[in-house]
Amino acid sequence: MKKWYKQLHWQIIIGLVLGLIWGLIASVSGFTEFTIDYIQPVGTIFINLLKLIAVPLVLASLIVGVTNLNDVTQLSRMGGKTIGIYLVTTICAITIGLTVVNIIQPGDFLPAETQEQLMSSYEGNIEGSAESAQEVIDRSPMTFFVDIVPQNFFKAASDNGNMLQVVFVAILLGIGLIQIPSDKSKSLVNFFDSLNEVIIKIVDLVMKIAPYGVFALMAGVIVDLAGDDIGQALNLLGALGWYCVAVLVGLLLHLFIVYSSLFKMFSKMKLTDFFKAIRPAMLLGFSTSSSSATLPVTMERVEKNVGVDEEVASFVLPIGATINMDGTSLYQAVAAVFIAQALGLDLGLGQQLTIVITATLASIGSAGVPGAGIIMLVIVLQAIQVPVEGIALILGVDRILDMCRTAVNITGDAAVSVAVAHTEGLLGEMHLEDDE
Ligand code: DAS
Repeated sequence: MKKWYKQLHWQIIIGLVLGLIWGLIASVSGFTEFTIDYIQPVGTIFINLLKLIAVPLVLASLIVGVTNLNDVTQLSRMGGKTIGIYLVTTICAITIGLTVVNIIQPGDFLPAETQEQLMSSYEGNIEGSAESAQEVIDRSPMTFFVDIVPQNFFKAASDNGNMLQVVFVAILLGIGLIQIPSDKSKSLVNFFDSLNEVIIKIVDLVMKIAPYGVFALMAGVIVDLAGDDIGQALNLLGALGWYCVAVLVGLLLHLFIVYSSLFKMFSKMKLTDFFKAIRPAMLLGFSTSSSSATLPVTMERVEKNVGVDEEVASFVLPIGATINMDGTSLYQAVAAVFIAQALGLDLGLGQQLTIVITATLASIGSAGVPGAGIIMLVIVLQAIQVPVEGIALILGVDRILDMCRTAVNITGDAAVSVAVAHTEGLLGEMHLEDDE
């Protein structure tokens, strides 16, 4: 086991704390200019890297996902049931996230002048739209559906204006690929499979500079906000705290309400016994922030301790680790509304419904690796025309939340495997005693 200070999530937390400290010190000791000129650009580079990999990651992961789904839905009834329950739990997660963030309103803990200051520093970054963010938010929800369909494949992939067009292109390509004979599609599917692997490796590399990016972003945000008024910076910290509370409350509500309801509908399993059985997988997901890395342990615990037959576990769990991320979708809904609130943007019902659709797609497109969820948050923010640079506000605390949402992602996959196994008559006895 690596020494604690060599583990990435601790390094990111250290970067967060040092960035806050530097930002506060710089604000009161005349290093504001230095921070803005020499430190904040490192944060901008980190954000640009996240945006750089978002398009190829969406394109490759969704095309691969759709072509894989081909086997699932055509080869077995279990596939349709699995995908159906996955979608329902994801939409429940997003609904819970939207409810909690609209009740707690973490962004409104910022005074209006702070919101205006933040908005003015991001105003020029509303990609792909000349309208002001609020004007776009007030327009007809149908515009949203019209904007999804691009006029030009290649413009959609290159245009940072509307990530949903990339999603549309990816799904269309995937559907086209499964409609042609496999001997013709194989080379292209393999290409996107390899591209997906390469991009996930690049995500891994980008996350290695996360501690420095987070340090620079937090220092820059604090200095931008504080200027000559430390109080504004402290306001942001308070709002960030409430944002974390909103995500964590949402995740807990989802865990205890949705999965216990799932068991009541599809199995007689007690939630507490279920949690005991998969505890090592939840803890590994929490410490690695990676559903994919945890998959072998999730499968072992679900088969050996929960009692799900290998035929179901080996089918449902790998798909879940790829496309079912309840924790991530809930977090993306909360994060999108928090950033809009922090920038003083009022999201109407149409925009919130847009979040349900885009967070579902974004979580399906998120890879099971650390940091994937915040990269895909770009899709949601661009769909509701909220400046993507607003991600800088939440990046500092993202890794802590990534650990929590990954544990929920894994729990969701395991819970659905119990439901599917029960309905297939393939759910055996639990074995909690061999919990080594
Ligand atoms: N870390 C991702 C996972 O492995 C989730 C996320 O980034 O939101 O599930």
